[in-house]
Amino acid sequence: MQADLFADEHDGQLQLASGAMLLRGYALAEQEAFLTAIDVVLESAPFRHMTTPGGYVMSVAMTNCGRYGWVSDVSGYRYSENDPQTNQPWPAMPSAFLHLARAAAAVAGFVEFDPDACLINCYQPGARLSLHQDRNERDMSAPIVSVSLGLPATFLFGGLRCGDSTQRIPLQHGDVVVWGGPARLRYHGVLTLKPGNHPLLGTRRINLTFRKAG
Ligand code: MD6
Ligand code: FE
Repeated sequence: MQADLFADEHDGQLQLASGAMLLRGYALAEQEAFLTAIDVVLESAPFRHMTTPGGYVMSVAMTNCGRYGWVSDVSGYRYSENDPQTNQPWPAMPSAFLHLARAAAAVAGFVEFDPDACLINCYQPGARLSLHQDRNERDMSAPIVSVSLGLPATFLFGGLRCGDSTQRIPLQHGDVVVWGGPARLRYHGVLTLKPGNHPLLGTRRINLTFRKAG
């Protein structure tokens, strides 16, 4: 435990930076609804490993729900209204997702968050997400709400430039990070997932990020 990192924590709510807040356990009350809804999404849009513009296959498997889905292939990163694997629209955003994302954003001071995209990431042990900025969304005034489920992971939280130093934030099942305003373009990533077994999700970590993409 990094005592200084959590010195300002109140009721499980920790300001990580101006515009970025960790809400510990905020999604726990909705965990069953979330797991059921994730299964419904996966029936029509299964996890898949996308290719980066540089030609690497991502270690994190991804899918989407909502009006827009984040996709990557050799031609670049973008949002698409259709799943490229089926050419069909992405599954609808489950109402439990929408309600939780809106409520979490409001706790962090971002009222009337109206997400139209939910990227769902699946990490198996060994998977990682290298430092990046989320900048494919049209409306940078909207925050991102990130929900972590399953195995714990270490979130890397950097600055506005790629070379800035990073903090390491441990994320547990049920934790929610809200991220916007002056933090919206901070670099961030996820360290290599360690092996483990979560009682509900087994050997995986699932992360959902809600965005206003269109
Ligand atoms: C993840 N999350 O936690 C990946 N991006 O699996 C992200 O890339 C992310 O958690 C923007 C804001 C919050 C996030
Ligand atoms: Fe991101």
